[in-house]
Amino acid sequence: GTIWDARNTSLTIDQWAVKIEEALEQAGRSEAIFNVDPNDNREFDTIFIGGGAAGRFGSAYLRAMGGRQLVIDRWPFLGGSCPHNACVPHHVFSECAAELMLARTFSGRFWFPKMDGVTVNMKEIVDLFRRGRTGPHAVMNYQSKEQLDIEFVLNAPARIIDAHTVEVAGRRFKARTLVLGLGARPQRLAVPGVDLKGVYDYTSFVETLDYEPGNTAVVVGGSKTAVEYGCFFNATGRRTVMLVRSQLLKLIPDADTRTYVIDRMRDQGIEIIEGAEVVRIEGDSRGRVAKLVAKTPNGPLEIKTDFVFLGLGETPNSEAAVEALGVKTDPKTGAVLVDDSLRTSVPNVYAVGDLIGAPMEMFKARKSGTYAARAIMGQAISYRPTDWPDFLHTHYEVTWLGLGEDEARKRYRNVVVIRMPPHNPNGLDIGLPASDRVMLYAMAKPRMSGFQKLVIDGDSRRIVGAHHVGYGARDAFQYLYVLVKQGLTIDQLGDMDELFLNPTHFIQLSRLRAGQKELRDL
Ligand code: FDA
Ligand code: COM
Repeated sequence: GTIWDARNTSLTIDQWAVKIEEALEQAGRSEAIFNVDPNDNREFDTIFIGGGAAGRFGSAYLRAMGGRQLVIDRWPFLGGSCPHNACVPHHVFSECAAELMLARTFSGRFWFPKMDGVTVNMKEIVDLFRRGRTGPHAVMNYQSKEQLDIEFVLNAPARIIDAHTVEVAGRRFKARTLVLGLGARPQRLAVPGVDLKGVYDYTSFVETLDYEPGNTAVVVGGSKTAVEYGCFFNATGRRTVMLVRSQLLKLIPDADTRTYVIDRMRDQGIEIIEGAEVVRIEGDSRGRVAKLVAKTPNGPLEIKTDFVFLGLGETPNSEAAVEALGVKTDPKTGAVLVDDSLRTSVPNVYAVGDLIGAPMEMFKARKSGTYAARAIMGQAISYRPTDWPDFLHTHYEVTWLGLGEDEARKRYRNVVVIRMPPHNPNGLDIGLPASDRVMLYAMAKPRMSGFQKLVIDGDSRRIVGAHHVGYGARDAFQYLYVLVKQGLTIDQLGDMDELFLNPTHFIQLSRLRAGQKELRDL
């Protein structure tokens, strides 16, 4: 492979965008991008294989600690799948879903256009994302090179030679250790017809969608990706059928919250079939999807469609590391096994990010990268996420931490709940909660304005769970989680300073009850 040396040029962010776009268009045939310091004679402390969130953050941290790293990625940019086909497009589509639900709800009123019967062009949004994503890509390269002093080789696949040696673009690099950050890929469905044109997963959807899908979208799967993309397809105005093998959104821990979420999905017209199993996908004479056949608890089902989306979870990309190094993997998931210092079964080889399995989330990718860096630089560290705040999108943003009410009742004898809307004779049809992005709903369609619940151990007065459906609470939950871990009580929460109207209402609602010695539900 030929090499383009980035060392002596300082590309602007715009120039990086052009470079990355060209490289992506040539799909791996263009030259490798080298940013390796020829004047640094130190041995590399580590080579990160894979420059996604895990490899990039690990690189930055190790560099900041005064070590020397190299990070290699086959794509022409650092940052990995997040900006390319995962988080960023997901948030684009989820924003569209939220905007479109608002526009459809208020169709023809105020300034909203008439949306009855309108199907929104979804290829246009995919194309918009594909054009726009090189912006964030370029920032990653600029920041990594100019601000973080990361050494990298991009736009060329790495080949692991042994636990100290990696080959890329015809050159061999040696290091004291290796960090594997190879990420994960969408799981496939083992039924006839999955290779037909018109069957997508989260990567092929953004890379290859080249027609405007018809009026019916079928989504296979029932967790985050399936729901996030399914709600987008629905919001574009298409009939959307979700085929879920077991239960939809099992991961939402609080039953009331989960019910609120699923009821609102159904209100938007999503057809949800649980206990469904895809039997086959049939094509037309041109090799395009025409029909999906499934088994359901109510008997066989056939759906005519030209668009099927598989949202089935992910498989870690561990094969190359198993082959080259013999690292041990989990036989069920394929995840590379690591100890609490991110060490694999092979000496001097670490693994991070999606490659080591659940939770496949950005916080874990980035943190595991930095913890591996610290271990390599000689710090005694321990990292194993067992509990974390979490979220997903429907047309709403759904956020939670800690225990759902039922689980809390199993663990504590005196559980107290604060919820909005409260239990009341008018059910959900009352004008609260209200806050950012739900004010119009609160005034005109209160049932749609969200749901929230705080779960408290009445004896210790500690918060043990928090749950939110609406918009804008995710940020608060990041910090609230830390406070809850530290033992946050209803009294401390009620003593904080709210910036009213605020998405969760937790502070002011807690203050209404904090005066009580024996706490009661609200
Ligand atoms: P990542 O996949 O980013 O990096 C692996 C890198 O390895 C890639 O860049 C790849 O090119 C490279 N590579 C592989 N083989 C190679 C080789 N042989 N040589 C060189 N390079 C090689 N999380 C979250 O916190 N919030 C969110 O909103 C979302 N949303 C979301 C939506 C969807 C649809 C998905 C699928 C996932 C999410 N996630 C998420 C999860 C998040 O995207 C994920 O956890 C991180 O991107 C994982 O980062 P890694 O660095 O582990 O892998
Ligand atoms: C973010 C990519 S989109 S990274 O985590 O900053 O590398």
